[in-house]
Amino acid sequence: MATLKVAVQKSGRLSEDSLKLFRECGIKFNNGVKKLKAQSHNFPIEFLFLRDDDIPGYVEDGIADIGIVGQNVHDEYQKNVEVVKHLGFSKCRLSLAVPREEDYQDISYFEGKNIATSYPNILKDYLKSKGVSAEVHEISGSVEIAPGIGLAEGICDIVSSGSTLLSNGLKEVETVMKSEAVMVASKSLTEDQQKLVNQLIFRINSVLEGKNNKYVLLNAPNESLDKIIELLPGMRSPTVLPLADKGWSSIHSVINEDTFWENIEQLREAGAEGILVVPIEKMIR
Ligand code: PRT
Ligand code: ZN
Repeated sequence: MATLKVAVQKSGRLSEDSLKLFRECGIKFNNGVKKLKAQSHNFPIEFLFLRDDDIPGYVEDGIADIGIVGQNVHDEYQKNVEVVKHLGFSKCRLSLAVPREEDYQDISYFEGKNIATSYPNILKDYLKSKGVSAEVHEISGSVEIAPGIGLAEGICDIVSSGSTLLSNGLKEVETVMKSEAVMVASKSLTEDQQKLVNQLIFRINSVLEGKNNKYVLLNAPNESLDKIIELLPGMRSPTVLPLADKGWSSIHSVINEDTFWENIEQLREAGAEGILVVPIEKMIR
């Protein structure tokens, strides 16, 4: 019987959401905080808890079969692994920043300057693509203090809310890449392991689609039904049920998170009332 060894971050910004995703996929396991490994008892999966930087390499070497890392870490380490799924959490960007008082016009500002970063490979590729030659200084942590101590004129670091840059007197000037958590897989999985990865991705898709959609229930007078049905395509078509009150119906359907408010306004204009919106746990088309 095949097993999948899955590398997830031991502790950090990816850990909690990675494990939550597996649980939402119905995979049960116990994980002690100090443990190195955990085994699921209802899916052939074994978890290895590691530092995120080690994950692409372990997957390449076959110590783990799949892993979850930031796209930024995957791109930086350039290991021979495949990104099999974008997971939608731990969203951030890798950006260039300079001291707030600098008069920054465009990327040519960095020509001949020193830039401190923990992402030298991504940064060098980016500068090359822009035709800028700058000195890249690799440092492993607290990149944001580099300009203040005279180590570099600019930095390239992960930004999320922007408050770290702000409190260090820096301003974000270019986005080098956008990132989110991704699932990476070894390129030498057996056929059985590939089947397990496919099963896992199927479950992840239904969880992510569920999060992206809402179940709506509403009441409307029968004369508005055609208009409302047109606004609510749903999975195939909406469910329409008669209300006890003659001449009224209850309509059930699914709407996308991205167009949610726009959709609700249109529905109200079309005569809908008593609108209930319910989260969807899983969605399988
Ligand atoms: O110990 P280990 O090596 O496993 O973890 P780590 O410390 O290297 O990584 P960790 O847990 O900090 O981040 C893991 C991944 O989360 C990163 O590779 C990114 O893909 C993603 N991520 C999302 C972030 C952030 N948001 C983030 N804000 N990674 C780091 N930051 C840091 C950033 O370096 C900067 O210091 O937070 C600061 C900026 O945040 P704001 O909100 O002030 O802009
Ligand atoms: Zn790390």
